[in-house]
Amino acid sequence: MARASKSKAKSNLKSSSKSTSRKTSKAVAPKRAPKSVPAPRPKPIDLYYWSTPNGFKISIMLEECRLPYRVIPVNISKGDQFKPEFLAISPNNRIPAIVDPDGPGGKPISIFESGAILQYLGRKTGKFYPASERARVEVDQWLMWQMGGLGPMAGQAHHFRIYAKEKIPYAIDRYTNECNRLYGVMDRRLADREFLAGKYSIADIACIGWVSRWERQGQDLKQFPNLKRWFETMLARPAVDRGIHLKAEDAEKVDMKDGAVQGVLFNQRAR
Ligand SMILES: N[C@@H](CCC(=O)N[C@@H](CS)C(=O)NCC(=O)O)C(=O)O
Repeated sequence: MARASKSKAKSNLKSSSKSTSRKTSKAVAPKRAPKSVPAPRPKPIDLYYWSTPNGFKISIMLEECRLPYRVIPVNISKGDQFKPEFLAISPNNRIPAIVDPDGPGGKPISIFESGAILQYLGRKTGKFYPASERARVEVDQWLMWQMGGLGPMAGQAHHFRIYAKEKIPYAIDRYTNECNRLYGVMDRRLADREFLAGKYSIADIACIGWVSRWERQGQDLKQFPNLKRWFETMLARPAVDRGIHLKAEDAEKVDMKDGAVQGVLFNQRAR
């Protein structure tokens, strides 16, 4: 830094002596280079999080964008998602949610729904969410496909295949088949492009956590060679690896078959 300021001062001196008329005996004093002020460190984003495929979307995106963040665990197995302070940020009582202290106009903003958070962070950083309308529509289609299709269907497959105490063949088949169909859609899409929207984007970030649970959904990636190739490319990205392995305290210790946990998660009605 000091070096750069010195050389700037020197070059100012040179040019000023050249441009100064001979009649002027005094050399024009070189302008002082402005002192460089270090850019303020961005304030961390609060990530309301639990280690689940919807949570991973945001931990991956924050890692990819190298944004500083603090994890605020929301233990959904114990009912933290119903606490009034969390509902003020996430009225649907679901993780993930964020609070960005440096939102639009420099004021804090809170956001719930993982798709909306990904789009916001994409716009904020200009990363993984292209600005051109045509390219953005490509990303949005596949992001919405994940939000309305892959996520909910895979979630139901997990529920009926693994968590439900009663094994209901109709429900198990319904959601296992639907996941299989959706994997087929993804596989065809990835036959002639590396990522869902061509270039790596928030659409891929939205899907990876769900596909990483393929076994729980009763699928076999060998049946989907293009999807398998995408999956391996995704997992090889260091930020994806970090994001997908971000642990919320105690999350692994939760037994989803425990009656108390099921009582919190699977019997929710309007409050
Ligand atoms: N559409 C929401 C879904 C979020 C969601 O379902 N989150 C789950 C964890 S993966 C949750 O918070 N569950 C708490 C509960 O069921 O009470 C999003 O994408 O953000």
